[in-house]
Amino acid sequence: MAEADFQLWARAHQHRFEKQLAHLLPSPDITPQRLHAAMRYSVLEGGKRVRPLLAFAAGELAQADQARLDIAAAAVELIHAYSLVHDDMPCMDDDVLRRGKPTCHVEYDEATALLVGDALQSLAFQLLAEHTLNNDPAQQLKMVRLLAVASGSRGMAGGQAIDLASVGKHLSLPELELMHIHKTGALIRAAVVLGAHCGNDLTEEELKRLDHFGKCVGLAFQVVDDVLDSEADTATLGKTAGKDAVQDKPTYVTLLGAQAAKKMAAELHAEALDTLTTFGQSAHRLRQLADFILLRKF
Ligand code: GRG
Repeated sequence: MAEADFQLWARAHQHRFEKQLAHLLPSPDITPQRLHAAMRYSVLEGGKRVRPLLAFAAGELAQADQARLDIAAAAVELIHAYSLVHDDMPCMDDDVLRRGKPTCHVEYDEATALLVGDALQSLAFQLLAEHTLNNDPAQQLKMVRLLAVASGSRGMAGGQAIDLASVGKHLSLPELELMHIHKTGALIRAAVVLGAHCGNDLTEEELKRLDHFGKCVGLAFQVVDDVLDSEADTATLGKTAGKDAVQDKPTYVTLLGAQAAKKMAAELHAEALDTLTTFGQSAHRLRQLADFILLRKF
């Protein structure tokens, strides 16, 4: 029953949000057509939209306007899509399959994929600059900064740099955690906090709690990703399974073993739920998303 209720909520948001993304992305009829087509190819009709759903759930808690949330969530999802396009390129992870279809550089070409990532990143910040997300302009500026930091060298891009440098090396658990808190966690955390900032002013204490929730689910997401990479198949994941082992990448599974990695994900899930206690029913969707992140199969 609770599962069905979550599915309905998530599908309704995914459906509306897909239309929003299609509207916000440049039309493939506008010059340069090929770049615009490649941007749309890389963003639309694919992906679980976990980060937007987290922004919607945090926004629901803060009674945020849905139109504002859609823009904040789109900015985050465009950054995420750019990171996937660049990550799949031969100079990085060199993969041919993403979201069940050929990666951007395979479908188009490498130069186009590079530009797709660049243009998606620019579009994300254009959206944050063009639309009102908070009645207080100073607060909105803080939101722009938040996404910039989360995606830059002290966030996602920095985590990717650590990741590339760690291939074939042994990392300690704290080092692995640091890498993933940046590479995967920073953007997930930003999605939660940006969603909350679109709504009524929450107290500093409440925002801190949501930030900690985002940190926990962000890391749990990566631990589960490592388990799935080692246990699930390519058809289910829509991306090449078993790559971490082939590329000799340190993961939670190689470091701890699958059982201990699953236990760690469960502990992070419990910690995430714990931070929501004081919110009561208003954090209902965030709790369901934490469950989804722990239990996901793809
Ligand atoms: C290139 C700057 C730069 C960063 C790349 C996110 C990332 C950093 C690389 C992706 C590699 C990867 C597989 C990371 C593991 C966790 C992760 C982000 C998985 C993909 O996210 P999902 O599962 O993907 O939310 P969908 O397709 O559902 O949106």
